Amino acid sequence: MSAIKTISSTPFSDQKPGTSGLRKKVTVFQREHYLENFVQSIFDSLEGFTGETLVVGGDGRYYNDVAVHTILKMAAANGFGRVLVGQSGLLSTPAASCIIRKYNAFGGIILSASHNPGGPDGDFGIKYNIGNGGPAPEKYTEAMFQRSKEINTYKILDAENIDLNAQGRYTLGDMLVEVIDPVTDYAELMEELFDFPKLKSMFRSGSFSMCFDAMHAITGPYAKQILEEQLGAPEGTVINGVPLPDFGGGHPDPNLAYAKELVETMNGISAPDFGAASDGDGDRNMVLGKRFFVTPSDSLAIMAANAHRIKGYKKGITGIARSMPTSAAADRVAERLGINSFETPTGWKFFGNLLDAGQCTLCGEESFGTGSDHVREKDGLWAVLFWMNIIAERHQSVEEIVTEHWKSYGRNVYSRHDYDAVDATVAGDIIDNLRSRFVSLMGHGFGAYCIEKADDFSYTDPIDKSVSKNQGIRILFTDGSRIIFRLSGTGTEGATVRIYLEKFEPNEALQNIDAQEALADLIDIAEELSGLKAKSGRSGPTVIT
Ligand code: VG1
Ligand code: CO
Repeated sequence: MSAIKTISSTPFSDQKPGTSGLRKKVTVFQREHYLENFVQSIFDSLEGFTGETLVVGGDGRYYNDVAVHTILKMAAANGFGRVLVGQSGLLSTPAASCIIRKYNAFGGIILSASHNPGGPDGDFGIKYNIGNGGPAPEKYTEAMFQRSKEINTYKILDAENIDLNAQGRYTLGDMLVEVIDPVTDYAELMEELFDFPKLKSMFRSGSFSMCFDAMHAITGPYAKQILEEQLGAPEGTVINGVPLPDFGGGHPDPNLAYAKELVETMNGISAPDFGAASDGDGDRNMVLGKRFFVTPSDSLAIMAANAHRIKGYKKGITGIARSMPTSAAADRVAERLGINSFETPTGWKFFGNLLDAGQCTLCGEESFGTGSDHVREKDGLWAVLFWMNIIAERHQSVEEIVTEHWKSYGRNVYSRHDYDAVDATVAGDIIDNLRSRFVSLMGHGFGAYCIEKADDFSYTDPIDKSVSKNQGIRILFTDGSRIIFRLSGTGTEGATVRIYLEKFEPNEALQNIDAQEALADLIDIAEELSGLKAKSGRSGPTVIT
């Protein structure tokens, strides 16, 4: 019999979950008791899990293996009845969500810092998901944080590590551990939603070619199995398909700056028809046509407008939810379809209630995230399959699909400018300063633009009525253009300031313009309003998406 040990510990003051769980440098997580304290704080703030099932897995980044064993032993010591864990401790975020739902688990622990770099000097993260498969809402994360500030002991089983490299059933104290294939359940769900025979014949006929960049992150095995093995895409369709603990030294963030190899391929003369990439934990996606980039905001709108063509969504969609900084392109589709549209704060945890209540079917964020009610997380490979299925139905190129959409709905020209690792005090002051000027800014003109309203976004959840304040500074102009300023809640170094810029262009003749060019005036106004470059000493953004 393995003994349950109660270990004395002292609290850490910095275990406040951000936009998506607790993210810190690996070196912080390696501090004695740091991970254990947070895991015990999660368990202490939950009720009624004795004998229940917990799902555990992560994106395979450095420290994933160490953390999984610790969590298994702590789950056993705290009274869980069963843990489902992905083989080698791996699960993509959407697969974890799928498995929690499918097996009616009590919840899940996902180990990931998503798009943040990995390795011994990189980032690590831990996130708790509730029984609906989605990220724990704020009332849970707040309770975990409060608990972490006072915790003084944690419980752990004194036992040998079990072998996670082979599928099978093991016991850890009184708890059953099932090591499962990370891909099977997820692949089955995808097959229910999309027309696999049609996609297969598209590859077989040679009428369609694609490149999928897994960025040496968790989606590699999922994409290889589904695209190459099940759908018959030629071997080599998936590039960088082997997950590595440091993602090969890169940022596993699927955008034009970091998915370099894919972007070069898609800009080349012999570019395939379709390009896609996903992030560290598999929940984000970027989609590209031949020499053509689809903004995530447009992607959400186009998926919604075409959902009726897709097997799993033929019955219709009930509504579309988008995060506040995401462009209003999706709202236009919702309006035309006569369905609900919602504007939520940033982070997937705000979509869960709406999805559970059947108020919306599709959700999306400007940060390369789209998803639906099939799970309670954003889902990278799902979005890619959705796009492939649209292409299979419409027999058009990505560019044709997007430009036709603009022609019909107008184009919400959009861009996000990120300033990484800004001094946290400087960043905080910039936001505070904007916040103090809301009244004086109203009615203020800048050339052709006039400010109609300035505020700090606040959200009341339509289902449980919980209120989330201070979710981003909005500068709204009379012509519908917007500038949003927000501080990131996922970074681990200084502050990341995000500026979101949006302008509506109804005129077809002007729609094919470069976004930075179209938004040039708003970019200048953002600097005039915030003084960000001047105050941070930067000449421009770290990343433009
Ligand atoms: C960022 C994105 C947000 C996303 C979050 C988690 O948050 O902006 O849209 O939900 O990352 O995604 P922030 O607070 O840094 O802006 V992931 O793929 O990192 O789990
Ligand atoms: Co992610």
